[in-house]
Amino acid sequence: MDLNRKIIHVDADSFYASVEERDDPGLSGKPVVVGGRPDGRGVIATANYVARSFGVRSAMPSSQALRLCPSLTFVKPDMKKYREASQAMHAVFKRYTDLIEPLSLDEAYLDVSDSELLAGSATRMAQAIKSEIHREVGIRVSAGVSINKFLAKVASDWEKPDGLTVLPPDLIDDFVGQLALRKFPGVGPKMAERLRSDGYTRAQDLLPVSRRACVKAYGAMGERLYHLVRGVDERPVQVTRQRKSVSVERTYSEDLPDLAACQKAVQSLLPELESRMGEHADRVRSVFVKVKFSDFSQTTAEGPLEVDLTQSTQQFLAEAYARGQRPVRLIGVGLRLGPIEWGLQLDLDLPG
Ligand code: TTP
Ligand code: MG
Repeated sequence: MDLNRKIIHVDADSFYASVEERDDPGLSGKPVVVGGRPDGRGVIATANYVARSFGVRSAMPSSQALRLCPSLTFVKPDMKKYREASQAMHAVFKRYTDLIEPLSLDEAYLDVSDSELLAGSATRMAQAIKSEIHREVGIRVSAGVSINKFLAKVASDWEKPDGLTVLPPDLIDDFVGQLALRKFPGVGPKMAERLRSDGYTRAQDLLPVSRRACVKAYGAMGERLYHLVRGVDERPVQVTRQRKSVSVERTYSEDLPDLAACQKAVQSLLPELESRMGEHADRVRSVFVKVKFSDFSQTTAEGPLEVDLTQSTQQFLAEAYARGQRPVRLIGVGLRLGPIEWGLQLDLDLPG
């Protein structure tokens, strides 16, 4: 295991709500959510920590949130403001390293292994990042410091909000051993249930299981878990974002009059899409066709890649076209991509 890397994971506390509280001192100390109004079908994007004490959570219907907390203040999301706050956070990160991997607007990994600032102390860098973001952006973040991404991320979540958790190598085994497997990255509810019914709830429960047996029982996820329960995660901090989709679209100088014209147009977009798909072919999760009609209304039909690209795109085109049934000004075809698989090799012959 590489003990020499220094990774910091930073995650803003109740991000959207913190930005809103910063900009409206009247919200201070009150339960606040950012999201849709409770009279419609809105949902909560995030809740500040006061609102969370009432049980209010992200993705909850706003009407339910209001029942849990009748004094709740609702604020409409303002993405422009959150993007600016995110950029200001990144300006702070960049003082400490160029190796920054954003995970979302409010979350990033930093590899500070080669940074000589603050005597090379990742802990002091994390402290400085926290206070500089507070001073300059006006919000609180939590940070985790350890030797890899997995551990740094778990650590940043440990003492939220306004947390700073440092996980040095000698504490890793005890710390990870206690963690619930259902909280591990990539373990969804189904996998968690399978593990539980096999008798594995916490990371330490899996330690006696050999690598070979882990892989045999749980495939690629087993391989990953075998390493994670030992606190091993060799994934590098990746500066360039992974592509989430590839697509090609065209706006036509004259509207395409009918479905037959659209079918031809889609077919002519495919060679370019295939060439862009290139190295991502093994990550394709679904295919989509976007249609913008002459009245500028727009619709997208999407589904798994069946048989081949031609057949799938024609099927989704027909589906999308049927929703408008009028001349078409733009057509797009694209592929959604899943995450890059972890670099761990499935080698059944390895000992362990
Ligand atoms: P998170 O970092 O998951 O949540 P948070 O920052 O609000 O709270 P904390 O990290 O302290 O637990 O998400 C960041 C932002 O993304 C969040 O402020 C709002 C948005 N978001 C949604 O819009 N919908 C969601 O379901 C989630 C989870 C987040
Ligand atoms: Mg956050």
